[in-house]
Amino acid sequence: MLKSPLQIARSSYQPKLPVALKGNVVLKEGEATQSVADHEEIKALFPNTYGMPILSMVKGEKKPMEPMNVGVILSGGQAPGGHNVISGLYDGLKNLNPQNKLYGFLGGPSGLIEHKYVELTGDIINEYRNTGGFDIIGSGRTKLEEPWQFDKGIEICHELGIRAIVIIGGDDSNTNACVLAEYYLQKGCGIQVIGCPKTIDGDLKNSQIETSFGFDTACKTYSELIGNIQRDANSAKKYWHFIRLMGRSASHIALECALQSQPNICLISEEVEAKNMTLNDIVDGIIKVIVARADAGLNFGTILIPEGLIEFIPAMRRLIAELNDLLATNEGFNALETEDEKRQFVKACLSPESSALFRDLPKGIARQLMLDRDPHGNVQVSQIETEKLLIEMVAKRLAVMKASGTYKGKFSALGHFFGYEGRCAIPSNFDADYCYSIGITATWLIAGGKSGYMALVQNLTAPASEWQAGGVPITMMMNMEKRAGKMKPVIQKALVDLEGAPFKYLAAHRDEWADANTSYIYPGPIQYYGPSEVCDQPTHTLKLEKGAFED
Ligand code: FBP
Repeated sequence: MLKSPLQIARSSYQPKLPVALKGNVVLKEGEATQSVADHEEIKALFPNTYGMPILSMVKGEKKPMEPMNVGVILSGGQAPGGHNVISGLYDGLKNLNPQNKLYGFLGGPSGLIEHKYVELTGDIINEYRNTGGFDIIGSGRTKLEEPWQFDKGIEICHELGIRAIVIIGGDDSNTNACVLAEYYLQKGCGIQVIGCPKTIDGDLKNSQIETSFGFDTACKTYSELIGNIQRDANSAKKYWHFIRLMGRSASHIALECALQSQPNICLISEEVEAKNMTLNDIVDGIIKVIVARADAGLNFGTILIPEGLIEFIPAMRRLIAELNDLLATNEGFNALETEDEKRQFVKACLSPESSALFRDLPKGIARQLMLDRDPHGNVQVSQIETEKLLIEMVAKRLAVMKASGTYKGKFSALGHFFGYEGRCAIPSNFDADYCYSIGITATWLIAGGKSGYMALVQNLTAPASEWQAGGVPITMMMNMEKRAGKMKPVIQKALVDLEGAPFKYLAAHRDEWADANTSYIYPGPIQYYGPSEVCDQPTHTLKLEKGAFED
């Protein structure tokens, strides 16, 4: 494999391991748990994995262990650090017993069903230590929900002598992990299932999981790009940059990037929903800032737009929910060939309010809203060009204002979308260390005979040596939600908390950032070497949430 000098240097980086995970570890049980909501429904659906205690890892005596084989699956979108979860798992297994084997299922959950796998040897693992991407075994979004799929999993696990499967994924994939764990316990087939918290979106977090891995690196990568654009804008002084940031639903990425780079505007979807805002209200807010800056002779600026914005505008949310149900259940739609036929068909089936909204959308956006849902029933918001929609609406409004003499500036806008640029970046020290610890933690959960747990590493604003490890029952994070037209048990997504410290910090500073006096910060690229205050820092979000942020 061809490697850059940085890749070569990074391959020998030894992730920092918490003292808690050094040496021999035993599991200590804490309080029994319950689901975050819908207790009775979740309990009935998960009789074997509901109510299990939180686990913490403490020092213990070394016990002889029989050799064991483990399978690992990467699921969903790529996130920096996935390879380190696998290398931590591999090292953890080999430390327990050099005869242990790690198998990687290829291409995501479908590898388990289709029996596509590879044995991950030391040579393979060494090629991927501290690298970005999921290419060691590939990823996929196949939803594991049918008993026949679970049974195919049993077949291959028994054939390979696999005692546990580790699923590295986001909320949907860890929901799969929990369903699988429950099924295997019900069947008594002797296969454990352990989840690991992955997603750049940062929305898999709760009272136990402090952050998902990949969020740190992705936000640092996007913040570097935003900072570079801001410096360009401040030099050329001629463009408004509308920058859409990945993060399917929650606005954590946009918020974190705003905290790091201090743009003129950062939209937060959760606030838009809470204030019951329309698209026109959002445009009004943007216009106000553009006009004020133009009055001060500044015809440039930056606007961060969370990818999921469109779904949080209440009227759009109702439209999308109706479209989701329609596309999930209506065969007639799929048989139609042209875009025009599809649009007419959809308009006729929607409620009058949604139909009117759909009719007024630019054709491109209407087409993007009708695209296939992902296997979990989600709209593929990464395909919806909200930044272009906003540019178009703002430009139209400013043209009218210019004609009436209420706007005297010049408006020239550029749209950007940062998503795939950050998902496979070389993991930051934080993600490299965090992921490696997650892998080791997963090994101990398996060794302790646990199933239906997610690997837990906490105290993340402290130096890595002080991190704590344990396990959290996945059922504890679940509630019932409507998916593809049916109520399903799913892990509750963590949206931006409008009462939380990160949003409050933005709210307290945004007027100053919007103002004529440019407050841009240029964070620069991720630093892998150097003083700890430069290269080992967690996100601003995490520091603000834990009260460890210094202005
Ligand atoms: P996960 O939830 O699987 O981690 O994926 C996150 C994500 O990167 C979202 O931010 C984005 O909307 C989506 O994946 C894009 O999906 P795809 O990779 O299928 O284009």
